[in-house]
Amino acid sequence: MEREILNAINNSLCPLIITHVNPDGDTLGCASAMKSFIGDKADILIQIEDNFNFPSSYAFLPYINNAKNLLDVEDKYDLVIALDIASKDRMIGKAGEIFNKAENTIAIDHHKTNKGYAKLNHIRGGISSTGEVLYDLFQELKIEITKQMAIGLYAAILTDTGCFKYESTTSHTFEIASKLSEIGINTSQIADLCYTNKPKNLILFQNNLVSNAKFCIDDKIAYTLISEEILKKYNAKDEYTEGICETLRSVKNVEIAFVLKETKNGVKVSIRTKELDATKIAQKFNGGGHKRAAGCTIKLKLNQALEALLKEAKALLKEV
Ligand SMILES: [Mn+2]
Repeated sequence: MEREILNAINNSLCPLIITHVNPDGDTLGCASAMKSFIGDKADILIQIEDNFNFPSSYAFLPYINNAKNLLDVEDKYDLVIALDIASKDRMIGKAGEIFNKAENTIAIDHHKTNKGYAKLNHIRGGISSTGEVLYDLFQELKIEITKQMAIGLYAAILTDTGCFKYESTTSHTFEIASKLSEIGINTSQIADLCYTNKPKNLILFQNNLVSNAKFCIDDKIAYTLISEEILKKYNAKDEYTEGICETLRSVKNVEIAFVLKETKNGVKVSIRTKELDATKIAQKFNGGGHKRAAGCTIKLKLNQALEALLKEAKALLKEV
């Protein structure tokens, strides 16, 4: 399978690399590294819902600034490479159409819930990040990792492991970080660019949401609601919600944290847990993810979605 992936890339005249919708550091870092490997013939498509809210803190990643968006992407690709995309419903609009039409498709991912929707699937469920999976794949294929590729891979691993804090971080993850550092990238600068370059409005918006958070069941459950008004008030981009759920989870005694965001397509829910399996809640609403970080979309009003989630969360708490 690994050879076939390399052959497919080499034989493609016009490959498209796609990130998941509302991209994070993992999907963007991998897209950057993959484009750095393939070179000129490849394009990157960044999927952002509603309009093109570019995730500005990742603009430093090679090629990300010149990526295509859902409005300007053409329909000419013979190969689509999906990176860090757990399921096909994480491709929206034109992205899904292009994927379905492409002669050949590749999925490279680390989500346990990924069932292998592409023609060629390289899925390593449970690994820390798609960045780690992609690094290992490059190694297996004896592809030399250049400094430019290393920047994307390092950013992907750094952000998806929460700076090497999450459970999925293994000695192998550190080994890879060490190898990438040996290539000569500036790891502290990459961390700065990922984490200390935030727009002012992002901090004000997050502060507002955290100060309006609610706690229940002896603080075991924490949640906050993002209404359309508050999104407007702070002119909030998609990336502004990143990290809020982790902040709520970091509170003493909190076992389950939710962030519920009102969108045109329903309520987008992020779920973070300390020990419990977050996917158990997400799957009740046709979502998925990882043990401690999952998500789903609920086609209800904000308060109704909250009620449904609280019911599932309380049931999960009772199981233990
Ligand atoms: Mn990921």
